[in-house]
Amino acid sequence: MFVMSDIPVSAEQEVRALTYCLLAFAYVDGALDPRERNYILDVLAGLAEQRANRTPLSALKATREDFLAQHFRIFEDYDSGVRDYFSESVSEGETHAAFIINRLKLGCLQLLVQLTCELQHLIVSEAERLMHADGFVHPNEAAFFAEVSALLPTEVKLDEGGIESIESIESIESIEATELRISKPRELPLKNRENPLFLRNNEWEFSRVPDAFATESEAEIQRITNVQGLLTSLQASGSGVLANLSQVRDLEAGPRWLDGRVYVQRPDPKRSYELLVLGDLHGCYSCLKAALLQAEFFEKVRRHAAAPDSTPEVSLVLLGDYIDRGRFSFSGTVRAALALLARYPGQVVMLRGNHEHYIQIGERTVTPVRPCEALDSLAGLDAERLLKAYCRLFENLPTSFLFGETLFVHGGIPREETLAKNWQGLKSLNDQSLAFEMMWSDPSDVDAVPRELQKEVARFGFGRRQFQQFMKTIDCRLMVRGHERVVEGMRVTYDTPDAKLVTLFSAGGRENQDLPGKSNYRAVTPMALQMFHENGVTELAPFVIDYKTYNEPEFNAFYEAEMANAART
Ligand SMILES: [Mn+2]
Repeated sequence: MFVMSDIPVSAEQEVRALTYCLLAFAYVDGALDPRERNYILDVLAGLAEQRANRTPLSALKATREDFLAQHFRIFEDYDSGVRDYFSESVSEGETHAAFIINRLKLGCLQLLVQLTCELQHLIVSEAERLMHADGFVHPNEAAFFAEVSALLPTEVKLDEGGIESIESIESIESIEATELRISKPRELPLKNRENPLFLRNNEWEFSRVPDAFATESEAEIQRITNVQGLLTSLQASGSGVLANLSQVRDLEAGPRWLDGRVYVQRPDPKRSYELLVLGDLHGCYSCLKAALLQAEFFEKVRRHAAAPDSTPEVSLVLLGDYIDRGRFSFSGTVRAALALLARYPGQVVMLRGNHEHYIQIGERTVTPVRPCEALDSLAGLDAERLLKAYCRLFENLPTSFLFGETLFVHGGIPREETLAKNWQGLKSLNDQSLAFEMMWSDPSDVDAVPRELQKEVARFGFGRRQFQQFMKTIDCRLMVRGHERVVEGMRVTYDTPDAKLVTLFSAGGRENQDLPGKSNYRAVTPMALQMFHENGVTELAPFVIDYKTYNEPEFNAFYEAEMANAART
């Protein structure tokens, strides 16, 4: 039996690490079966007994029941976390199992590296016992055991010598000397409940009648082609801006450029800026509409056009993943984003997410991303030409936006190895491999995710120190990204003095009709972010998206049509 620490904080860390490792071993062959579940709960009950029988260090003595409740809570939390992996999207040539196993390994590592070497190995052997408990060792289990063991350092802790290529991080000395403030999420009530025609006119579903669909889809292809023309002309004027830049501060302050698939702008210290940022929308059109109106985007653009010197320069930054999961993908979020871009080319930054990825196989358009509800929604229609147009559009969408010391991107940083091989200054943000990896990665709790673990899956993890190193390289202090379902809508994932990472998720809502009833996105409180930049101060002000107003037929033509249809039948 595993003997636990006397120090409550350490004991809890041990329980967490052991629980997660046991769960990981249980899930590695596919599912947690009742026998495995009982086994783990028995172990946790034993540990609760052990902790209760200890002489307490403080005057407060917790009972066996208290510990039991605490341990089971930890178990339930981790279990639901692991079950969430099963609904994550994965990439081409990759099975869900591979992605999940990679995440389980990373999860074990995250918790184990906080413990001493001796404890790490003790816990892994505890987990090995579970593996033998059903009398049969699944090949996945054996491989998993070997791989987790191999990741554990034998003598030094991982962060002291595991990854050689990462230099020690000195604090970044910022010439711009900007200050960064992050405020707490707030409510941002709609000043007036309005329904601008500009958005309303785009709220219609493709017809299921072949002739009508053919006409609609030709018009849609034309709109897509127009936006592509627009991007091409922006690229033509911004071409080469990144060529010799190693940092944004080498650029002259002023306008925003699009060089290849990277927007870059060094804000003018004499001017003020306001950015409205949205994370993943995943077909939640009501979230997009609500956020624009809550932040008074249209009104502020008008104000700035009328008085450019005395009002903030306003931008909308969309972090990608417009499609899939929710109900209004192509007809909702994509069409609206394109309309916004066409109307306000200087104010709208539409980045590509990993879901915006279609490929042509012969005459067919397919996607390597699973699941792919948007593509499925056109099944049965003659949609090949339209899908090809989406495919071309996705390939041309920008992938990152550098705004002073802030980098906006869908996923995160590239793999350590690709970075070492391909990085040649800021122009490398246009490097295909790097840009692709930055659409897929996720931050994790360790300092550095080993290279071999990063290589296993498209959706790989990176660590805090790897992040700091990357940010130091590009001289940025803030990364704002989406990609990850965070239930609170916005999370400050890394908060170090020299570099912060903020995850923003704008799809969700317990009662949001834009999402299927069973979607686990409903657990998310969708959030949008206002970023104010003025006099060297950057302020991040997240607000809760009021999707409910725009679920109402009166303010959303999608629901108006649905109601009319329901009345007819
Ligand atoms: Mn994503």
